[in-house]
Amino acid sequence: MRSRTRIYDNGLVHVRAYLNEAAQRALLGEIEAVIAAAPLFQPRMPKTDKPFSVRMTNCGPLGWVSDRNGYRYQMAHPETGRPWPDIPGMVLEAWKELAHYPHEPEACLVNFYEPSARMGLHQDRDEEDFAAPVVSLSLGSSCIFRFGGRTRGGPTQALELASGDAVVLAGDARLAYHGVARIIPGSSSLLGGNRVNLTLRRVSKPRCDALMMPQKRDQNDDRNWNTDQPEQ
Ligand SMILES: O=C(O)CCC(=O)C(=O)O
Ligand SMILES: [Mn+2]
Repeated sequence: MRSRTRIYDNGLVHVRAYLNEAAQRALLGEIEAVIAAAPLFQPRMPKTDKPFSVRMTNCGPLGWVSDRNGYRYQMAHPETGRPWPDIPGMVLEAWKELAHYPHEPEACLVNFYEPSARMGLHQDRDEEDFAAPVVSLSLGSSCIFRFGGRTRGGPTQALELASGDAVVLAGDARLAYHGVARIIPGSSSLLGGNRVNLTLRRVSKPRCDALMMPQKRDQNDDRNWNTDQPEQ
């Protein structure tokens, strides 16, 4: 049987069908509840104020937003002013299983793609701690996901992300440029042609690593215990 997990040269992990169909439907129910509490909003590009083609919302203590003042994480929804809803339990379970990182995620960005939406190549770099991976889960229509290296304009590779697939950006892949080139029509009936992607992120550097993992620390070595982190 073909393995469901592929690890690319830069460390990007793609797990096909990480969630089976029942789990995808259950997750969709959880995300509908998140959207009911924290409605989708239209992010805009800093400076130009141009709207993104995706709409988004968040769950977790922090949420990622973008408007003419810039990209940032904040504790409240930009339109309702209310705190973001909690991250659903099954999403936290996926983080525990896939992230190999000993602290909880602080933000779960929910991107909602209509069939014509896309996302330009970018790095996820608004977080303090690049030792923590970004874990993504996809639902609904498949998409062509592109990723490259850590510099803009280099070669990229394409992979198809389907409903239920997971991706982990860790190690060298953590700061890889990536984006969604297009949605594939007719690829899923789960969301009527639309696609939802969740990305789980640790935003702040954990303050308690010394207490969590004392055996991994060397008294003369002040680096983060996670040796997967590339030297800065
Ligand atoms: O939709 C995706 O698969 C990727 C989303 C993404 O890169 C992001 O939200 O930063
Ligand atoms: Mn991203």
